[in-house]
Amino acid sequence: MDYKEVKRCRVCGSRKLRKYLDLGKLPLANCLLSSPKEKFKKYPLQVLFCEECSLSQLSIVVDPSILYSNYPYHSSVSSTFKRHCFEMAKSIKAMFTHPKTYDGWDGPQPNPSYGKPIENLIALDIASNDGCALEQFKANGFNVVGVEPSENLAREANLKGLRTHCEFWGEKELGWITPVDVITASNVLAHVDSVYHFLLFAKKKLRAYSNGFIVIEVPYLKNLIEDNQFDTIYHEHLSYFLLKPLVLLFDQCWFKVFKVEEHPIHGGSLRVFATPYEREADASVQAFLNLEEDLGLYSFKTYKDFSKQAERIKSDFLDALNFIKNQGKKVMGYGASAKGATLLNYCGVNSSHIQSIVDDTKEKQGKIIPGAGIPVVSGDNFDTNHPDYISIMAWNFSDELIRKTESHKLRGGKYIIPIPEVTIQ
Ligand code: JHZ
Ligand code: ZN
Repeated sequence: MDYKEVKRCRVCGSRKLRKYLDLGKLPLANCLLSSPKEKFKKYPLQVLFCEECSLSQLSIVVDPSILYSNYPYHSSVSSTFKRHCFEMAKSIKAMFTHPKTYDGWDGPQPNPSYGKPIENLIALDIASNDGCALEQFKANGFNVVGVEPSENLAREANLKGLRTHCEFWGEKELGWITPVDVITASNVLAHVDSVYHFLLFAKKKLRAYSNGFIVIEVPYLKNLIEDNQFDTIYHEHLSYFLLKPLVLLFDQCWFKVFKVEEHPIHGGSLRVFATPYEREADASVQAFLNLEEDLGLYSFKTYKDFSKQAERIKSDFLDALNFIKNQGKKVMGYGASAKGATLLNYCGVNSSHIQSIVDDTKEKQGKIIPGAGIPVVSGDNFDTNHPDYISIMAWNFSDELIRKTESHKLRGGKYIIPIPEVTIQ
């Protein structure tokens, strides 16, 4: 069997899991095909709500070696994400100043370096992809090391001089990695089944000297629900996080969540800072918990209507594409994202609706979206094919994608943006 069923909540262990969304059986979103005849499998895609801790999670876990041994997604393709990582590195650096005193410090009081920046910081990025975040930490003066399970990506990062070990984090002791000041993990915790192993391994690698901490970023379930982002539900994303289950998870791993931020990246992400050492929690932690409670995100009722929104968007998107097709107009997509593959397959969109999808990732070009059967092509195809419409399949980067297709706009071309509502502009 290449997948297993989830019987207990991954965070709290409860069996009280209630289904609220069923997107049917869909192919694996990032397993692009090399030819139209290539066979692929479909797997059930259902979301369960834990009545104890409010974690949303998929009903199955697909074997990660199928999903990640060769992963086509390259974080560095987006300049928006690069900037996001640069700002993150800069703000994290500013958090490392010498404390007033150290444990066991018997020198002059207060510590003469008190308040000054700590030099020679080391950052470890988990699931470091092509080294996008490592590069930005390096630019901010950190020494860097990455851990990335996909061979193609780890190789690429190493070629750029960004030291990267090819491993699944949390599977085995990585004794050769010395403790670091900060561990970052963006868009990875949601992909992990053994979340306890993941954090307990991270705890061992945080330096006491600088009161090291971990920073995780996850797409925020609040935004997923509020903005109908059902296409971000695919087999890689095992968990859909609120702060509440994260606080419980960290707490059980002897970490304290001391700061929480929301960032616009990927349609709205939660950035959570946690440490096994002494740090005062600021007011943000309780403020986010209060907000989640006030929005009804701890109650199953809130999630019940969500599947109706997915059905509505499916019919709006299909209606729009069929209308355009009947007028004899041409549509191309931009961004062969995993969420795009999910949306296309859930909606039953195929190459008669969208003739091809442009993606600037070299490894995706020449491939085919499984199920939808739409080819992925390079950017120059916009200028040779002159589509009437570009459907933005990575709506989280719509500003950047629209900016990059200036000539389409100048030709009078239009855009279809499917999420949060199907809009044509
Ligand atoms: P994008 C990703 O999902 C990957 P995906 C991952 N599963 C995750 O957790 C979430 O993000 C949060 C292309 N593109 O980021 C690149 C251009 O071609 O929305 C990508 O193929 N030119 C780990 O795959 C796609 O669009 C550009 O200028 O759903 C974007 O994919 C830009 C900006 C993007 O996420
Ligand atoms: Zn739970």
